Amino acid sequence: MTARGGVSFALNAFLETERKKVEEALAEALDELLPEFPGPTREAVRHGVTTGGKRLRPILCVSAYGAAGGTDPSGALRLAASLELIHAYSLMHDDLPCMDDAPLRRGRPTPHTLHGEEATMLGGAALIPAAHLHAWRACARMGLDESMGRQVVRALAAASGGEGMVGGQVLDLLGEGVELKLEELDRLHAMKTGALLTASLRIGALAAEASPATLRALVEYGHAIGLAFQVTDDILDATSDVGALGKEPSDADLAKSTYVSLLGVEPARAAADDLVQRALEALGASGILSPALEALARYTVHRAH
Ligand code: GRG
Repeated sequence: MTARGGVSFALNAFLETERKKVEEALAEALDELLPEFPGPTREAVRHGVTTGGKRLRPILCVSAYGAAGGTDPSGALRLAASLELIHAYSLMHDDLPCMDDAPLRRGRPTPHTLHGEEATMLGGAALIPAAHLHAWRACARMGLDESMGRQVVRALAAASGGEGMVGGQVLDLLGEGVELKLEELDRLHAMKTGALLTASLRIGALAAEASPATLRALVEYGHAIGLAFQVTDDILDATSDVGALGKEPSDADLAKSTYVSLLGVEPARAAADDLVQRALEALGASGILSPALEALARYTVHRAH
């Protein structure tokens, strides 16, 4: 539970309810998309998309949509699933032997260990255009005009590609064994993790046809919680074990610069708390600080995995 101005917000119940709705939206998305996938990739994709996860990106998207005055929550949920399809592909690829070579994620075997590297690599690749197609169709089903649909799809593409998540992953690989400066680490994570988290807020706001000021505030909130999320990931990697994380901690093994290696655990916690404060102020100043978005900001830093 978290408290805001004396009103308590049942975060765990909210997350559980929203997570279930996201699971349903993802199942529907797979029913529509998988028949088009080459046969051998289907089970790898189903595993990568349906096996656990906090579903934070779609939950943020739907919450931003609501805070910005959107009135079609089930349409927003269908749209939000496209963010999780991109996230799922990124984890399928990230765990491959040529990347992190991870046998476990979310406490379960990774897709390539069960379905093979080829099916996982190709299925993950097929998810990238499928996610964009799904976003485009979801916008049309919400009755958004084509120019808004294009803005949404462009936001998803920009966040996923070379200027966003994939670019950040490249910087991450180049940074192994190198001590990065704090600004370099911020840039890497703003791209690798922050871009898709921020796109979740941006896409929710766009679909709700938010005013420019509301869109700006939600994007600022996204930038701040995106970084706070990564600082927390580094703290968890340094302080938790495989049982709590559901995967092997790996930063130290890969000799990566992290917020913990550059700042230390306690200053990193303080930095994450400051970022949450900044996120809340951005929304507060625009009058759109919903209990859900406040609780989600706090959750990005107060989580066990
Ligand atoms: C083409 C080989 C190839 C790679 C594409 C893999 C890749 C580029 C990028 C991946 C970048 C990446 C793994 C970003 C996500 C980092 C991160 C913080 C993941 C964990 O997110 P959570 O905590 O996970 O939201 P859950 O399990 O809750 O879904």
